[in-house]
Order: sequence, then C-alpha cells, then structure tokens
Amino acid sequence: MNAAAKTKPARKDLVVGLGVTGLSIARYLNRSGLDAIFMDSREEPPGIDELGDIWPDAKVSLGKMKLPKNVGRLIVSPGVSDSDPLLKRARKSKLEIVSDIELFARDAEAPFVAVTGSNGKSTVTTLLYHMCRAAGREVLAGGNLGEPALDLLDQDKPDLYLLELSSFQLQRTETLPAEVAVLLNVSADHLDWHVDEDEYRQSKYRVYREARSAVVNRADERACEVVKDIDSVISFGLDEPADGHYGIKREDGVDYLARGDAMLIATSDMAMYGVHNQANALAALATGELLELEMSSMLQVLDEFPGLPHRMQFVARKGSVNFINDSKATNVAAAVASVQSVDGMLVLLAGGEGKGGDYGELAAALENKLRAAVLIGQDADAISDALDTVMPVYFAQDMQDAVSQAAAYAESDDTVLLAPACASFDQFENYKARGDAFRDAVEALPR
Ligand code: UMA
Ligand code: ADP
Repeated sequence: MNAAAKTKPARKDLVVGLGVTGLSIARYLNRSGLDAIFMDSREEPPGIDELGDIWPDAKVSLGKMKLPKNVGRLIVSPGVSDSDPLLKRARKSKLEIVSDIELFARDAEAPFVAVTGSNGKSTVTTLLYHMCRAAGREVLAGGNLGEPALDLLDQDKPDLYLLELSSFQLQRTETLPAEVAVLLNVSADHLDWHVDEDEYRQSKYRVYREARSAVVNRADERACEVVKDIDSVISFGLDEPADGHYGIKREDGVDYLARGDAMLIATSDMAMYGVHNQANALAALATGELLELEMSSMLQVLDEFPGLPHRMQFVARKGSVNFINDSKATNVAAAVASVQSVDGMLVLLAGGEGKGGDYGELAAALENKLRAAVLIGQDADAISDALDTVMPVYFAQDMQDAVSQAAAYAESDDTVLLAPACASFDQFENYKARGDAFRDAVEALPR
C-alpha cells in the first residue's frame, strides 16, 4: 500500500439539527472554510431548503440518526436532548459535543453578557439592549432570543454582545467568559428535555462558570453560593436592598426600585406591568451598573419600555372586562407570576403541552382570585385535577371557543388572562400564534 492510500479521510464536523441554529452553524462553518455533514431526525426539517443555498452539495441525513464514520466533533442544536441515542453513542466514542454558543464564545472578539433564567430572559435581554443603546453603546442581541449567536459574529463587531441563553444551550457549553453573567430565577421547566430537575438547575448555574462579574437573585441561596468566588457580584431581589444592591423600598405607601437607600423610580412609573417585571428591571439595572451604563438613561428606558408582545400584553377592554395576553407564560412559575400581577378577580385561560411543572402551585396562586378557568389542549385534564379544588373549570375545543366561554363567565371589572402554564405546540405553531389567536378571538367578541 502506498502512503496516500493509508491516509485516513479528514474528520468532519457533524451538524445535528436543521432549524434556525443548524443553518447558522452551516453559515459559520462555510465562512470558516470547514467541512461538515448534516443530520436531523425530522424527515422534513425546516431548514432543509435554505441549507441548499448555503451549502449546495451538502451531505444530509434525515430520519433515524446514526453516527457516521469520520466525524471529529458534533455541533448540536438546542432542540436535541442530551439523552438522544446519537449523543450517547458519540460520548461513548469520546467525540467532542458542543453547542453553537461554545463556538460563539471561542470566537467572539467583543465582550458579551449572558442572560439566563427560567423566566424573564427575553424581557431582561431586551431591556438591556435598549439601555445600552440609550447609553450610546453599539450592541447586538441574540441567542435563544431569536437571531442565532453565530450569525451575530458575521456582523460589524459591536462594543458588546447580549446573549439570551437557554438551559439547552448552556448544557453543552464549556467556554463562557461572560463580562456579566445573569441568572434571573430557576423554577421547574423543560423536564421533558432534561434528565431531572437537578440537571436542569445545574445547566442554569453554568452561566457563572467563567464570568468576570455576576448578577444574582439573592432569594436563590444555591446561586449565591455558586457566585461567591466571582470578584464583582451585585444582587437583586424584591426585598429591601443592602448597600450597593438592588431591591424594592416602600415609602409613604409607594414602592420604589432602589439601589441601597437610594430610591430610583416608583414602580407605578414603570411602563411594564407586574411584580415579576420589577424583578426583571432590577436585574437589568444591576447588569447595567456592571457595564457602567448611566443610571439616568437606564431609568428612562424603564419609564418607556412597555414590555414585549405576548407578555402581559393588554389586548382590549370589552364591555367592562379586560383581556390580557400572556401567551409566553409557558411554564407554571410564569403563569403564577402573571396571576399575581392581576388585581381583582380573573378568568384564567390555560392549557397546552405541559412541561412537567406542578399545577398545584398554580391552584395556590389562584386561591380567592379565580372566577373560573377555561382549559384547552393536552394538559387540560391535569390542570383541571389541580384547579377544581379552587373553582369549577370548563373545557374548550379551541381558542375561539375558550375566549367566548371566558367572556361569558367574566363579571364586571374582571380580567380574562391567557397564561397557559404550558407550551403551545400541541395546538399552535408557537406561543406567538397562540397569542395571535387569542387576540383575534377577543377582537371578534361583541363590544
Ligand atoms: N428537532 C428534532 N430533531 C432534530 C432537531 C430538532 O426533532 O434533529 C426538534 C426539536 O426537538 C425541537 C425543534 O425540532 O422541538 C426545534 O429544535 P432546533 O434545535 O432545530 O431549534 P432551532 O430552530 O435551532 O431554534 C433554537 C431554539 N429552539 C429550541 O431551543 C427548541 C430557539 O428558541 C432559538 O430562538 C434558536 O435556536 C436560536 O438560538 C426557541 C425556544 O423555544 C424560542 N427556546 C426554548 C425556550 O425559550 O423555552 C429553550
Ligand atoms: P423567557 O425569555 O425566559 O421565556 P420572557 O421575558 O419572554 O421570558 O417572559 C415569559 C413569561 O414569563 C412572561 O410572559 C411572564 O409570564 C413570565 N415572567 C417574566 N419574567 C418573570 C420573572 N422574573 N419571574 C417569573 N415569571 C416571569
């Protein structure tokens, strides 16, 4: 045999998942001049046509996933769980398995902020985006928020990147030297992906592993323990803050966001609605301080930013009833936060694809507040089992039916709240489609 025949073919990257992330990985590898093969367990993954434009002769394997030969590394999309047999096999073969965020962190030439948490990530990342812009910083935001992280590297280098990170992304990321790492809160979520709640929590705490500075929720003792060796740490919470930390202070019956003893803004002057958004605002202010943003420009943003669509979004007042869309409340803790943000009695519209949370916590939050509940989707029975101790519950076929039933049960000055406590995928393309269906059904109600 001659030497050439003995040479093994070069090892390639295996890109697993052809959704939004998979396409961004394909663009990244292509512009880096690296070779790759592609795989997705779906027969018709959403990115398949676009992959043909990015990588015309791409080798793609669809359907049942088997580990090909000559693979050096797997770059895996967030939707593929760690317990997938393909990944188990790759781990046995001692192959490197990374997320797109790992590649981002290795290559990014500007500092980045990493924001995670079970709830509030998008709100805080967006608040920070506006705060940085108001302070004259060039920023790019992305990650779980929408624009995949690797696509940010293909744009003019900013002063700062803002990354929203999910537990899925953190689980497969080792390198994460965030300028500021932020963990907002941890509650049960994604137990359909993670092995158990502890693994989910651990993946969240990973955000702090190489951080230069940290923002921590002081109600989370475990998180406080994790950050104790980081030099600069600022805490936030809904209690009164110690010097140099952020919290809520009450004076003459008025609540203020505060830094130590200094009152910053009355909570009633914030454009966002709900106590959970006060926590989000405090976390954003603490992060802004670590980034040396001017306080006055940050407070201006809190005065003006009304929140993102589908998060505690006021839809309409019909007759004497308010309708609020919190379709993004896709787990129990988020729905509890929505319920706690509504004054007065409410008709709750909930249900969908459950994520392993405890609906008993929702029932507890609804005590003495619930006029009626109207349930839809896969987990309607499970929610009903928890709620019918609080109030009678009703079942609906679809969103239109649910909204018209809810409107009929609501009394004067009640709120009809869409806070599903579940993902939407059993009935809708995503939470936005569910929120839009709610809005359309509300708008179709008689005045
Ligand atoms: N899937 C398969 N087989 C595969 C690959 C994926 O069945 O081989 C399924 C997954 O189980 C999942 C769906 O396809 O249900 C999408 O998975 P994906 O990894 O292809 O997702 P992307 O299109 O790349 O989008 C991902 C994030 N989605 C998930 O984590 C499920 C998007 O977050 C994120 O905006 C995008 O990357 C860019 O970073 C969405 C999300 O729902 C908003 N995130 C979860 C959340 O916020 O709760 C974590
Ligand atoms: P994420 O990006 O983490 O899903 P969002 O900012 O999109 O978070 O908010 C999603 C939902 O979570 C909101 O509609 C609200 O019901 C709830 N929520 C937001 N912030 C918090 C918080 N700090 N604590 C508890 N629930 C929250």
